[in-house]
Amino acid sequence: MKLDNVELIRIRMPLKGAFRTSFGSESVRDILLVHVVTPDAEGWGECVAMDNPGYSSEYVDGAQDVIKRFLLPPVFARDDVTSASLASLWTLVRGHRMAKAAVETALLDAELRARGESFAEHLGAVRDRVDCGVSVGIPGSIPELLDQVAGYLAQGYVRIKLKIEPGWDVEAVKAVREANPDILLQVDANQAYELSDARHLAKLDPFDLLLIEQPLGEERVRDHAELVKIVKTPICLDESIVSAHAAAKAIAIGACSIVNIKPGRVGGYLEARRVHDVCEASGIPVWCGGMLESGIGRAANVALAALPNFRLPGDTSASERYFAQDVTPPFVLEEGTLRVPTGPGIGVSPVPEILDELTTTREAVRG
Ligand code: SMG
Ligand code: MG
Repeated sequence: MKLDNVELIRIRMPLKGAFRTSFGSESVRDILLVHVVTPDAEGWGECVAMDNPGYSSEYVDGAQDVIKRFLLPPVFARDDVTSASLASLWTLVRGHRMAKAAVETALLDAELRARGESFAEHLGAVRDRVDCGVSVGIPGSIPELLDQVAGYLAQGYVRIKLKIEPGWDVEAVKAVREANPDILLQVDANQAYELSDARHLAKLDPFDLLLIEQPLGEERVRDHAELVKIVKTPICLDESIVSAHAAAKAIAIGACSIVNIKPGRVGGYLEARRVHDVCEASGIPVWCGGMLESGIGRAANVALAALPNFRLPGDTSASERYFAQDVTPPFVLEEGTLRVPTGPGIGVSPVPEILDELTTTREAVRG
């Protein structure tokens, strides 16, 4: 496939309410969309980097810069580029996985659209709907938290994830568990604890949580293996799992018993599938994470979440969880599930008028 031109489109999507985590608060998503045009088809990819490097070292301005200066030039230089060959063109660009994922997704989308194949078919999906969980940010008070959780349960979400941090953990979990004895419940610390907090984290054990997600730092994989010996609740890694190799290593040393897969974090959907396969081979269940994606990123995530070893509900919530208006036709929750798109490629496209309304900048890149 030959790339004719690429547009780097930034859209501004206000969140319905602020989303607070242990590393900061988001109230607007500044999203980079990669739009590739080839002789055979167009393709779309969404970059999940936030506007600040709080979740990981990547941030959206940096992603746009590295895409333009280092990722696209070797792609434009070839007549026969495929999504599967991109990794070999980028061996001298270290890291920048979210940027790489966005370009790879757009190219894969174009390839699949050209041959009429859906992401779900291509990745090996085995179901046509996926179970949806919802991630609940850190609110101002326990009553507010209970209200929010009740609201999401009423909408049909089948699993609740609470964001935690030191000072907002055991009490919050206890309150939610007491009000909802039977729900699927888990927590996400986004690296906010130290190994020395192990005994404190073990106080979450009585609440029958599905998992504790990324309690310690991204590079503290070995510390997670120590934590596992003290905390009975299953430990799940998110930020630490940047590749299939990282997943294999973490599993080998017993650092986690569940893995969160985010395609942006691991460099794309092809590597995400390899992470899935490595985990499956080791008997480790996975689930699909979220980065407050628009419908573009969500569509592809939902396809991924339909693979066989995605055995826990994902952070694949409906468009209206975060946005009054999505850039694609909205993803709507149906009995706690989202439908896996069946159309070619990611199966959805931006609605042109909405895309125009949301666009803040548009940069054309040519070979
Ligand atoms: O898309 O529903 C979503 C977000 C889910 O909590 C979520 N994501 O660490 O898993 C995580 C966070 C990362 C983004 S927080 C700004
Ligand atoms: Mg997480």
